[in-house]
Amino acid sequence: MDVAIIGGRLDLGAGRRGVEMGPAAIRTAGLREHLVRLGHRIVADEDVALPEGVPVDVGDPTVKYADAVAAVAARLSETVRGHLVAGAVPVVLGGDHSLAIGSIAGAAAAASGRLGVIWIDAHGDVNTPETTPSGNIHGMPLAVALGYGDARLVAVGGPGAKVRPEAVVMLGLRDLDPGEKAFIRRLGLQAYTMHDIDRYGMSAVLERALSALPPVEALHVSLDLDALDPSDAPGVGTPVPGGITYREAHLAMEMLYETGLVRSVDVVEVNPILDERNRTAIAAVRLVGSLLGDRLL
Ligand code: DIR
Ligand code: MN
Ligand code: MN
Ligand code: MN
Repeated sequence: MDVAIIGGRLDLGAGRRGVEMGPAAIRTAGLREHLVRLGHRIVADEDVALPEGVPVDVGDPTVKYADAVAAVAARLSETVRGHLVAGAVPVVLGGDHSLAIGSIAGAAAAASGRLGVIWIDAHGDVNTPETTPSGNIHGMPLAVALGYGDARLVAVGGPGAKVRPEAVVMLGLRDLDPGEKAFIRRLGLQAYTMHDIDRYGMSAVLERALSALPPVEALHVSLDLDALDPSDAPGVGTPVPGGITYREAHLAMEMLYETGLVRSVDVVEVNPILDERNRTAIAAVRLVGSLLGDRLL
């Protein structure tokens, strides 16, 4: 298939610096070469960054750097939509997870509203300015995609929600803030924690999740590398013990590929400063490969 690699050089949504180098780390780990080896065609390899002249200002401490994050997300939304319309699969490299505000907006526009989102993360990322413990926007992007939170963020790529609550699956959860638990319950989101994965296994959990989705035209997979266990992915800003194993993550990617519906991808929160010999970026490359059809035999 045609693949567009998009580096999202953004770290203003995270609490610590370093993830803006994630795209470089993932490229250095051989993403392009790996995808070419799998038979894909790289139709673009570009970066989306802060437009010149946008002031970088913390602003409201409950939603830090909102103007700057919204500006990057708006650009990313247009870039992702453009590649989708042209028939390519956009692979967005992070950068912090606030990038997903833009990629989901672009994916939703291209899927005429019938988008499903698979959110793979240790965290819920469904905080709002009212519930956030940190003010960091990377803890809010899924809420924004569902239409909740700061108006500047919700407006990215067009007004209102980009995905319906029934069309969202959360996987790998193990660090939810109190307001996030309430949000998940209130919206009735399909949310699978590590407890579910331990108890039923990745295969059964994902099969059930996919069969409960309403009919969708396209799936957007948003993979936060901190979903993996820190022993397999140490290079992330907010590691949480007890995560998805390397093999479970690959199985999830392989099963998602088998749906035939995956049209766009985020691989985010890779922080090379905190990594060991770039192994988190290398894992990211292999996981994107599995999501786009790599098979062991
Ligand atoms: C925490 C940490 N829930 C927050 N979130 C994330 O600040 O909202 N860490 N996404 O990666
Ligand atoms: Mn996370
Ligand atoms: Mn947390
Ligand atoms: Mn995240």
